[in-house]
Amino acid sequence: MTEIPKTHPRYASLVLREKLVEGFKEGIVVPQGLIAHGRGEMFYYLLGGRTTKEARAASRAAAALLLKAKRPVISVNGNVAALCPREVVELAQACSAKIEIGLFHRSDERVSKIQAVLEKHGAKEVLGFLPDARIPGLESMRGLCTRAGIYSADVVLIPLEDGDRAEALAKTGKKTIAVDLNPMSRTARSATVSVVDEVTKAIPEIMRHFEDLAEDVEALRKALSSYDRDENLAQVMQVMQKNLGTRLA
Ligand code: PTJ
Repeated sequence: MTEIPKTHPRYASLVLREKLVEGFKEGIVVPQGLIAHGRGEMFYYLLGGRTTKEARAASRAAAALLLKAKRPVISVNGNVAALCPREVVELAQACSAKIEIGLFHRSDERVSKIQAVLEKHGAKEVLGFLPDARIPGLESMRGLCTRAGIYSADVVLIPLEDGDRAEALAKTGKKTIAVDLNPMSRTARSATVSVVDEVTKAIPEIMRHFEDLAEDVEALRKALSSYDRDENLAQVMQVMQKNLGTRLA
């Protein structure tokens, strides 16, 4: 890994890049994942590189959905495994969610490597290596899933998705939680709750709200009833527009 001085103004961002490059060298991240991250960085830049109050509200609603879920599943791809495996495992343990690997550029070798990373960070059971079902209407490899996991889940957390699966999952009546820095993406626009934030920030934020809401039925109800996805996304777009205006002025 390249040594990044802590004093560098973009330290956090450069460390994430290093993690992805490392993941790429280890065969966890695909080259397309590096491109996808670059796209995410661009949107994060427009957000001012910080967690907005809109993202906090969405994370709270996401936590509420997970608390109400009977069969929650967290889906993991290469980028997520490289960026925040520990955080994913901790959240899954807190909300008794299953973890399932779902890859667009699927190979058994990659699934095994990602499984090993998650197990190294404490995951007891990781689904996905032996898919025995398919998400209806989804022809890509990401449509492959397991009956014990995504197929029978009622709530699925889908960080860094391509819109195809988000839409297909929504059609099956499942509730979905997207984490996607692009507020215009099909994923963000079709998920039940869309958290527009960098994934390494979003997962711990969902975890914090999960712990906060766990004992408070009224706060849980409010977190869901006060969240409106389209309004939240429109406000995120306004933040970006405002930042563009100030930076160009
Ligand atoms: O590991 P695989 O084979 O499943 O492939 C994973 C990638 C990421 C290549 C695949 O899912 C893909 O192509 O995704 P897309 O269609 O590029 O979508 C990724 C979305 O995530 C984009 O809208 C990005 O803006 C967003 N994004 C990228 N990096 C981050 C992010 N959102 C949050 N945090 C990030 N770090």
